[in-house]
Amino acid sequence: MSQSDIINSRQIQWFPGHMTKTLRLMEKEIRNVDCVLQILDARIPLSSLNPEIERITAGKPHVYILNKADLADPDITKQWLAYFKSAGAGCLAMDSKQKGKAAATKAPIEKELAALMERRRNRGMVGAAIRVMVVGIPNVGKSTFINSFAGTNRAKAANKPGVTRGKQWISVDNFDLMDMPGVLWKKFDSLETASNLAFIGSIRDDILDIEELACGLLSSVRAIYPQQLLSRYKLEEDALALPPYELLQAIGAKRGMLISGGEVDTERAAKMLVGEFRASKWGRLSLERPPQRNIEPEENDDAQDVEIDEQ
Ligand SMILES: Nc1nc2c(ncn2[C@@H]2O[C@H](COP(=O)(O)OP(=O)(O)OP(=O)(O)O)[C@@H](O)[C@H]2O)c(=O)[nH]1
Ligand SMILES: [Mg+2]
Repeated sequence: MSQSDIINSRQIQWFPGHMTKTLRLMEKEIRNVDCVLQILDARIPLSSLNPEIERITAGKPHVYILNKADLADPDITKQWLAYFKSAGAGCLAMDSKQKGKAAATKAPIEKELAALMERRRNRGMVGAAIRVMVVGIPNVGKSTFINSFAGTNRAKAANKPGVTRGKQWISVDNFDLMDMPGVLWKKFDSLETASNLAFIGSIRDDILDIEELACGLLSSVRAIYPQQLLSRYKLEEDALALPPYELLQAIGAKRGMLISGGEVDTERAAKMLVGEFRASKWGRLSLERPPQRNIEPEENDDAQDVEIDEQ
């Protein structure tokens, strides 16, 4: 059995019926919109890019939002922006938790829709609303993005996957935004993609083994940000060479998470680790880097795109 067979054997649980329904809804509604905003997670832009959504929405102009950029490594986000732009795609880094910030997307949307806007002007349809479908994986921040765009809380948002059910139109000025439930895809082609989605909280935690998840996260992060782990958990350098489960135990012990007999409560330690990673207590980390295509990050406008105010 290959790794992808192992993860796909769990597909029934992580691809529940409501996601199939959402894909059908998307297929039906796509003809009623002018543009698609695909919300990605800035920490894992490729793993969070849903190929099934790409397929359904392929015929419409796209803008990609690297959301939760406040949690991601700013240098890597700059590289991702250059990567998307070099592929000709409209792309913007975003912290949707900041009220009003998402309104900065209006300009890239209008740029993508320049031909349509021109046609509408010629026909005298100046005030016609621009209809935008907001799509992405669960818990990536679609509803929060829409609230930031609107400047007020209009769509229900919460820190767990599967909050939005069914479509909802939200009108802001001359924009009509369609909030959609998050969708994953039926088959992951790599364990890395599935793991990344689990790390950031897009797959329901209750169908995952939390200790396995924490060990996977430790393995991934220590390979790219070892110093952050060492300093957060006050570990000695040689702890990094431990097998992941022993590293989990060492961290649990440092935090005094013991059960009777002096053993480490690894489940508690695992929950703490995953929670702290998601709350960016380890610092701003990006788990994926753009494939190398000899792209230089642009110095001028892109740099502004990733200026996220630290508050
Ligand atoms: N730090 C940070 N958190 C964010 C950002 N955008 C959203 N969140 C948080 O992410 C969590 C999920 O946000 P939602 O807007 O409910 O996500 P969604 O994509 O609508 O989720 P579903 O409807 O379940 O598919 C919430 O706790 C938000 O506060 C962001 O840019 N930065
Ligand atoms: Mg939502």
